[in-house]
Amino acid sequence: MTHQDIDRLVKSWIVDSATRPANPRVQEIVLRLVGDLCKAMEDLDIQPSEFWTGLEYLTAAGKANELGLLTPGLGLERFMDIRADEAEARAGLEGGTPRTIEGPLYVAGAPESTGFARLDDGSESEEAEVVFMQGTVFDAQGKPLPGAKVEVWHANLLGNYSFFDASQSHFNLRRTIITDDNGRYGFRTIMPKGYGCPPCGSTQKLLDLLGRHGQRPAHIHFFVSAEGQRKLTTQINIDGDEYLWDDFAFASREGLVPPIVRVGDAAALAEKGVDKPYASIDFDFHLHQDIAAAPSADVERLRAAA
Ligand code: MBD
Ligand code: FE
Repeated sequence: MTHQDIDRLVKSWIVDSATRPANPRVQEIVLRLVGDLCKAMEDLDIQPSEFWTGLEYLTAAGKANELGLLTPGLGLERFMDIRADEAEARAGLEGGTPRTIEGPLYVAGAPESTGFARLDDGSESEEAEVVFMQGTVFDAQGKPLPGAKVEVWHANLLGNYSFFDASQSHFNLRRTIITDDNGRYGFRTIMPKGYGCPPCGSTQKLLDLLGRHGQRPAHIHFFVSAEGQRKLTTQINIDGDEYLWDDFAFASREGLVPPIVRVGDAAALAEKGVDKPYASIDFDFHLHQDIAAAPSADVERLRAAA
């Protein structure tokens, strides 16, 4: 079959046979996706057994709630970021803190405090390096933004996230911090380890067939939002991680790898109330003004809440 034959056929199934009120956007998208799939089946001579293998794969991935993990693993979440960057550039928005993917592990409802929070429950204090991270949230004119919301979440020493890992305490390593009168935020936590896809899960199964690993470098996630500003979804990566530029989710970006300063002098330790050297990370967030010319940066998707 030619691609033209396929286009005609698929249109007859999806659009021309519609006799009831329809959603034109859904029609347009389904027409395109089914057509592109049929063309791939034709061009690659995909056999029925292969088609059903693929369908059964997606069914299993869905049942295991891994489609939100497969999406970054296939680069699709990164692709949406590239498109969002391009849309902002077209709307005249340049600079600011780079965005990077949200990933599947955010949980709404974390405890909120103003200015400062401790994220970790202390359960890994023996083994973990202590981290103090702090900075200012700025608008595009360089004005600090008091009352901005900094939502932060990251993995523990095993690369696992609370809520999804039921062995951790409620909201461990998850907090919402409202910036103080100077637009400053700060938190104490532990140095995270990188996440690895569940070794026996659907995502890793496909990555194996593609000859790819399923590891992420150690990282800390952020949503940063403020009145009249575009919501920023981003992460920082921990410098020195072996996967820093080899992330299975393609989320590493220039500008999101802040220097880590190791602090060990007695006065600083006393001031912070810690008894061993810690890592200090300074990182400011630069937001864009909310403008109508750019598509919303507030992405709607089903998120866990606790
Ligand atoms: C993560 O922690 C993550 O950030 C992404 C994008 C995918 C899987 C696990
Ligand atoms: Fe993550």
